[in-house]
Amino acid sequence: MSEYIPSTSGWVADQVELYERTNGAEGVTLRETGLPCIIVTNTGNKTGAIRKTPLMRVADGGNYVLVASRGGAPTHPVWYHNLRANPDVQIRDVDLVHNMRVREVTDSTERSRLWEIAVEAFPPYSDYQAKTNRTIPVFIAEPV
Ligand code: F42
Repeated sequence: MSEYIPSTSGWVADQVELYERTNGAEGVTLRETGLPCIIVTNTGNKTGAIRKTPLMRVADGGNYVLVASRGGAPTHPVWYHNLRANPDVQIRDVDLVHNMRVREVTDSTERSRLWEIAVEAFPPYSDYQAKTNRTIPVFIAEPV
């Protein structure tokens, strides 16, 4: 069984700890925004370690839309590489944990539909895309 290595970003690791320890009673929202988050448990593509990545909760029916925005940074978050290498993830949404499989959305029609849903759920995504010339990757997570 691989070990869990917490995010090197302290507030992120703290949110994961609070969210999981309280089974979603606390730690579900993105700080003062009050907007809901999920936790994506994924596998390190280099270490094979368990990684836990909070993301904004963007639901599309029974699926989740995962947006590799990283605040509009010039490079993708490294969990992007994890998901491409190991598409089997677990997604915690409050007190439910789902086994899901992710795929990167490459079809432009599908992507614009999902991007619209994502920006609706979390408007800053639009600002993040405006501030970087990398195309922010979008994954869809579907139940297995
Ligand atoms: N990030 C987003 O991109 N989108 C969101 O919607 C989002 C929402 C959100 C809500 C709450 C919250 O607390 C955080 C939120 N974040 C969101 C931030 C997100 O959780 C991540 O912290 C952020 O996207 C950066 O992801 P990252 O995977 O680049 O994390 C860094 C900080 C990290 O943990 N790096 C580790 C390190 O040691 O530097 C390595 C982690 C890792 O996965 N390593 C891989 C391995 O094999 O173990 C190798 C990766 C490689 O290929 O180098």
